[in-house]
Amino acid sequence: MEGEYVNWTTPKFFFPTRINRYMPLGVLSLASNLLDDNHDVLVLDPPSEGWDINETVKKIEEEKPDVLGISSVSRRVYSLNKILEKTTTKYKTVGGPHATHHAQEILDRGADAVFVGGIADDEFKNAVKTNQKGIVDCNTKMDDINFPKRDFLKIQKYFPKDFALFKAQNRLPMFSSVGCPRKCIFCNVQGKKVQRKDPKIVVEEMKYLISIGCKSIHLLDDNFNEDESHIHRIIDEMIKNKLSVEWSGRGEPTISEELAKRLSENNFKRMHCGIEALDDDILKFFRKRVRTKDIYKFCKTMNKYKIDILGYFVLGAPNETEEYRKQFPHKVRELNIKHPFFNILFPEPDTEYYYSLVRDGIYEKDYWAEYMKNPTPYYEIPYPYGKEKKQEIIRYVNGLIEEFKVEDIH
Ligand code: B12
Ligand code: SF4
Repeated sequence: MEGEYVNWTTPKFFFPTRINRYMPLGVLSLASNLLDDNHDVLVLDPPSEGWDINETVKKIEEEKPDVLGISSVSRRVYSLNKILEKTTTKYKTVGGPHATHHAQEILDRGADAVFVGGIADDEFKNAVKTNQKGIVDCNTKMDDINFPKRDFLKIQKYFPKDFALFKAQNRLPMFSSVGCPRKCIFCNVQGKKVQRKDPKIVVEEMKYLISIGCKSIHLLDDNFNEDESHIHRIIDEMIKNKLSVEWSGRGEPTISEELAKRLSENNFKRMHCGIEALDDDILKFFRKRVRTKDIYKFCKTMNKYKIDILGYFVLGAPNETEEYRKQFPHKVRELNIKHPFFNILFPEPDTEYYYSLVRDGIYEKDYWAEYMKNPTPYYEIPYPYGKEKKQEIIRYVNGLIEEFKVEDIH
């Protein structure tokens, strides 16, 4: 995390690492699939361990690996570059969400191969054998690979230590699908091509998680309920296997009565969803598919079936009015959104929202393009609507956190 660019999206309060660690499932997936070829694999998780760049480099160098694989997110491009520069491994590879848009820059910084496009397990396995160089397009099918084994890391460390807002003992995440076909302007989910796992494999992975002590499974998909038939098939398979574990999922705020009823009957406790706003003009600005009437209907149905809602909100849209801000907390209460999670609109690189700021001249230049060429530590992009407005929105969101005493993450 050392040197990562400043981002005002998520108030410090909600930072994932503040309370709990999250398993790096992408890297664990790659590691699990390399085992087929009898490779010796070691997984390091520097953000969870709190290592700085030098410590991370030291750990890598101590191992003298033949192949180094680094998973990259854009805000940590500074440390990515430093690690590439300071390590001596012969074959250095990079993948993850940052790689797809910035492959050439990463190669220029010393990587031998960069994996773009998403699920990369087959391509990586092949590259470890051949030491393939350059940009590698990835098309691995999720059903053709092993699910991520968690025991490369010490599982106990990843069980939540503190219960904030909701109780979910020994909760672990997994994926039943990746990707999302929606086009919300602030979103950086690059796997727009949806891949859903075979429900049989989903349930196998659930059983595995239970076998290692997990008591609450969270489907951390990009958009878990985008296709309701997928969830129905998972429930069918859970019933067939007599699986009654507590579970939850992450998706969008629409649901049929039939699915809500079945979920509730099958120990589904909580839905985490991107509600973002409770106003149609703002939803339109964000290019959300849903409108307030859909959100109201969704909340009513979930409340009827006693499934808790964790609602993500994005505050700070340029068309947000004083009146909206005043009414907003009442609406959150009225909808009985038990766990509201407040974010501030941020122009992430490679998002439509950022591009529009440059296109419309609100930003006088392409700040991210400049930054990516030469990332400096703790860079902060200007707030698009001026310093005063920035303080105003931060104050407002802090007030909401205080008012709702919000205490949980993802
Ligand atoms: C789960 C998740 C989290 C979890 C867990 C993160 C973790 N420890 O792995 C938590 C909540 C902690 C989290 C935190 C953050 N996240 Co997050 N997160 C996700 C999410 C929803 C899914 C990632 C995932 O596990 N996918 C499933 C696995 C199987 O796929 P994968 O990770 O993509 O990995 C595959 C390929 O990408 C590739 N690959 C990945 N790495 C590598 C490396 C090599 C060498 C190779 C060859 C291939 C390869 O192969 C993998 C296996 O097939 C994504 C959204 C998304 N769709 O990607 C956002 C996402 C990755 N997160 C994002 C961000 C910004 C963050 C944070 C920086 C936010 C913050 N507030 O601090 C932190 C940073 C965390 C970190 N590890 O660095 C952004 C990244 C944007 C970008 N372009 O960089 C995304 C895309 C969300 C978004 N909408 O903007 N995140
Ligand atoms: S629905 Fe969620 S994952 Fe899909 S594009 Fe919108 S914000 Fe991104």
